Amino acid sequence: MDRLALNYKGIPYRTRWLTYLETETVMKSIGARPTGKKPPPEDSEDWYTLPVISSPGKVVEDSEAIVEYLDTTYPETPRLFPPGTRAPQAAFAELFAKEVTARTVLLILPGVPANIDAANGAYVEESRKRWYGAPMSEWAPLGSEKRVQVWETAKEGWATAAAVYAKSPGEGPWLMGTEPVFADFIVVGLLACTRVLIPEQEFETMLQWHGGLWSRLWDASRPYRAEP
Ligand SMILES: N[C@@H](CCC(=O)N[C@@H](CS)C(=O)NCC(=O)O)C(=O)O
Repeated sequence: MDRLALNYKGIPYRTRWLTYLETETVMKSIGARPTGKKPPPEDSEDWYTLPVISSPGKVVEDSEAIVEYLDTTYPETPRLFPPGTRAPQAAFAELFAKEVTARTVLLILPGVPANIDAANGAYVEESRKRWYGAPMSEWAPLGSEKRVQVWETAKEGWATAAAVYAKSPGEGPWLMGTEPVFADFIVVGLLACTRVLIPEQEFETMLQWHGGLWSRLWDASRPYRAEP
């Protein structure tokens, strides 16, 4: 999602893609801090996550903190936290993490290993099996009745976010109207991950939920999704 923020703001950057297995080493080498502890049963261990941005003399970890940093450091660029919206947007982020992302990861994480190399795929398989208590292959197998149920639960989660969007001014596709804010980019960030990790037909179906709301956001985010 921070790529969306950088592109929207027009701030030049270079991407260094990291594998899961090299993330901790590289983060330590650039002086990045862990963003928290790993999920149980490894919750005594530091967790180094991406994205992180590194510019001369400054390293910022965690996507929300990165957006705050960009708003402050580049005040001449459009704000993703317009004045007075910091707290309500944090509330949206919390709702979205709990109601939407937590339910959607059951459908998308199992698609990760097929998109990366074998050693990193094995890391994802094994870590998620420990953290979630079951192998990813059993979470929501393609074509299964279980997958239908997991989709229903995910859709209920997305409906809670749609209910918030239903209160937006309606002058544009975004939560606050004609310009995107941080909250919108959380949504688009998850859509972008989902797009590459599930069958295309499922993604297309999802975009049409809730009166095509997600489809409108997906289309409107297009200029900010590409790497410059
Ligand atoms: N709070 C973090 C969480 C991001 C996150 O979970 N990133 C994943 C990749 S999308 C990660 O770094 N996982 C590390 C791992 O699984 O070891 C943020 O939003 O910046």
